[in-house]
Amino acid sequence: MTDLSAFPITGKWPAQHPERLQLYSLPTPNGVKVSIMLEEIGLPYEAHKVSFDSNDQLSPEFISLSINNKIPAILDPAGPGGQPLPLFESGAILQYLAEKTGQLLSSDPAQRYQTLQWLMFQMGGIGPMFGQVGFFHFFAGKAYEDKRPRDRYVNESKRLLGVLERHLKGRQWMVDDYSIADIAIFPWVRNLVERYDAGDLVGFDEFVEVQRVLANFLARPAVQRGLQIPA
Ligand SMILES: N[C@@H](CCC(=O)N[C@@H](CS)C(=O)NCC(=O)O)C(=O)O
Repeated sequence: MTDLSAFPITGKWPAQHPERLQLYSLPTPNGVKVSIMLEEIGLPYEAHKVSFDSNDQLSPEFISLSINNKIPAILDPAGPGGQPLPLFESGAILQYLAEKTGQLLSSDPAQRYQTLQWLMFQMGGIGPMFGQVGFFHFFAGKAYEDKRPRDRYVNESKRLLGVLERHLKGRQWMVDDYSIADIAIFPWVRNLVERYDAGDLVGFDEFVEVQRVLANFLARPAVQRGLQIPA
């Protein structure tokens, strides 16, 4: 019987199925990357909700696993060497799960590095920039009179969407096969348009290739399930 009691996080979020991978998350664009991945690869897991309303992400139990106090985080009871592995940072989690299961990250070296290239592009560019558009257009920053910070992030987001647009012409997915790069990027594109309501601001109508691939991504049953987890 797997015992995760040495991990303080299980005191606040008890594991009903300690033999399964434990996910600590919320359905935000970073959170759903991992739930979508888990739904795609079919690895059994148990999802725990980390509520921002009650500042769960700042609790000592959560920080004991994710010192950066951000979701998503996982605790895999069957990590490398059969030992439990705690992990945060969605990009690292996607790569870990892909390598653990041999899915959604090509074993062909060139394709693998191109997938990681687009994963990094999301982590270092799309996530931070679209997130700032969210702050300055949708969350508290929208009350700021000075629109220069908002415009700076809107312009950079448009530029990033332009990169995606040019790259996706004639392609089905970010690299040859559907991969962790798509799982990293498209929840953020969806969020920019649907949640932050920034479609007009970034001129989303112009990005027809991005729209096409986003629609294909959102049509996947595993994506639809993953977007709702944790409920
Ligand atoms: N680079 C991190 C970013 C994670 C992140 O920003 N998570 C947000 C939700 S999308 C969060 O936990 N925010 C809580 C807070 O800032 O207190 C990752 O990709 O995992």
